Amino acid sequence: MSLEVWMRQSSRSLLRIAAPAALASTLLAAAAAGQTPPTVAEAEAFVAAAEERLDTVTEEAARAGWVQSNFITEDTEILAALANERAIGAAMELARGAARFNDLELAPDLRRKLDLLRLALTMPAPDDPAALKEITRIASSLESQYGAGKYCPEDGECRDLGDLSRTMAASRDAGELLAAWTGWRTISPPMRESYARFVELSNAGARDLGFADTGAMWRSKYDMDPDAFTAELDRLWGQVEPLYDQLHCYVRGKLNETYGDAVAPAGGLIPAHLLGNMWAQTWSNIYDEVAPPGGGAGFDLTAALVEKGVTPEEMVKYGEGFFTSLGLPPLPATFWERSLFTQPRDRDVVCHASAWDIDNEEDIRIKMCIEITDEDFSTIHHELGHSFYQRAYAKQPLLYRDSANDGFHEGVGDTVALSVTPKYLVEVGLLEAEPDSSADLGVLMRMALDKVAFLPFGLLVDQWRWKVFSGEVAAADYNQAWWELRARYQGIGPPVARTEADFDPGAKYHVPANTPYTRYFLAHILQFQLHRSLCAAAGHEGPLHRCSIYGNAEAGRRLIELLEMGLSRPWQDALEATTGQREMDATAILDYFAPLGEWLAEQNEGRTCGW
Ligand code: X8Z
Ligand code: ZN
Repeated sequence: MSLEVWMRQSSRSLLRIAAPAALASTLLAAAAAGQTPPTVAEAEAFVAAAEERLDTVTEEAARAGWVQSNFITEDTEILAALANERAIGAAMELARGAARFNDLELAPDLRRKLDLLRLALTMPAPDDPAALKEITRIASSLESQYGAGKYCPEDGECRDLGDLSRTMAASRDAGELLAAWTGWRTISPPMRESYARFVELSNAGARDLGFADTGAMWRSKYDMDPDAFTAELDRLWGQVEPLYDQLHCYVRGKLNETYGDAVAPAGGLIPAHLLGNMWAQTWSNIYDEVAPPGGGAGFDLTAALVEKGVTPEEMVKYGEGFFTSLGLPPLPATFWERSLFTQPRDRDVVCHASAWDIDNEEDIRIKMCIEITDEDFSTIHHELGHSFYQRAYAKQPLLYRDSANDGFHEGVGDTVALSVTPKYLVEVGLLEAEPDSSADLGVLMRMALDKVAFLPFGLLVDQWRWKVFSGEVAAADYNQAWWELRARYQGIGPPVARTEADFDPGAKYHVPANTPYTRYFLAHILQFQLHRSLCAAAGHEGPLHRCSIYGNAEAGRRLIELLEMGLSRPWQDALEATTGQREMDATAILDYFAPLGEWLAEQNEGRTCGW
């Protein structure tokens, strides 16, 4: 749920205004007047009224947001902003009102809900109608600018992100890659000024709620001290960094062989345009360049999908089939009627994949410009993870209709996708035959190019944003700070000099869309941890990358238990119920890739790694 997401992604949540809203207003008025000390009964009534009200305003905002993202025009942008103005205004009022009960002794469940009310917003806003209007307009406009963004070269047709991304994935011509890379980054400089203003306004809202800034507020959502949470991130990164360094070193060497010293030097930072992805966040599109000799991945899912003439909707059906094999109920008919699966030819839409919970109950949808590729096959499972989560927690009280923490929402679909093994693909008829174990190294390499390569990117986006919100990075230094973090964590550099006339963070969806990003880092750790436990529950023996929980009732039962819990308990309890562990633990991803890790270390012997 969380008041962030109705706008775009996973969940949205909160209440229907009726009589209880009037009660909430009365309580707030009494509080403001400093009358009568608060009572437990008032706290209960306040929370019930808050849930009602949020349910209403977020549904309205979700519907407006859906139309905006599916039909980007000036009008839909403004209508979505107006709906968000109402929703965020209400949520801020409730968050401030919750403070009245701060010193009251309450049952844990009631205390938890009041805390969640205070933390719900991703975009807190100042208690001033003009400022609230301004920030919601800016947010809406940034979303539209990104969604409608196109690179229009002087001497050719305009190109959208889908088009430019196909070049990034398929081309091995350094000039073509550079043109696509720099081209996409022409969409973001116009966002820079309004983004800086957005940061200012949002920080003022966070301060109203008692947080130092918006980043500090985001870090407070993890059932632990926010400083302990950042220390957890450092600990987890420390666990996986050596494996990333080995992969970086090997890939850098291979790119040097392909492109030569002038384009891809054998040492130092890897230029960002050579890794098969617009942001160099996942690298599996250059699998062919770095495949282990002789091995190959043994199968080509993209080719199989194309050859069989599988449609976008059929790809989603395969995904649904996996989840229902675990005992989850099929998606509702309205999901199929209302989702968007293909990019419309005649209008601008936000193509960045998202899963929506429109009414906190039955009306769930995904929106995705599906292409017939293995990458999108896996993204479909990611999105359906959100959808099945949303349905599973729909019976919880409204404030608990969310994942255990946001990493779980992002990790569930990916966990299932880890079970999309060659054996599974044979089982559902997408592959003729399972490749023998000689292809294992290739399978692991392809997977590592997505999952291991992603880790530092998953961390650095919010490392940048937290510094921006805290003021450590001023607007005048946005781009430089971005590239410092890209270098430090990823060992990646810009292929051409960048300046403060550029705004490269704005060319990544989650920055203009204001979607927190640490959740994806967590998801990449958690999905392997969950996979390892669910595989054990399914009685799997042998290497983790060969495990598929498809059709396994016991693994399904455990997963469903996690999903149905929603946000009703601290995430540590949810994790323990599924895995027996109360801490996030990167040893599972290390176990999974262990054979590849050893192989990479051998290949890199004698090379100078690092940057
Ligand atoms: O944004 C997404 C999903 C929607 S929640 C498609 N992801 C991140 C990204 O694309 O940057 C999934 C992995 C990382
Ligand atoms: Zn997601």
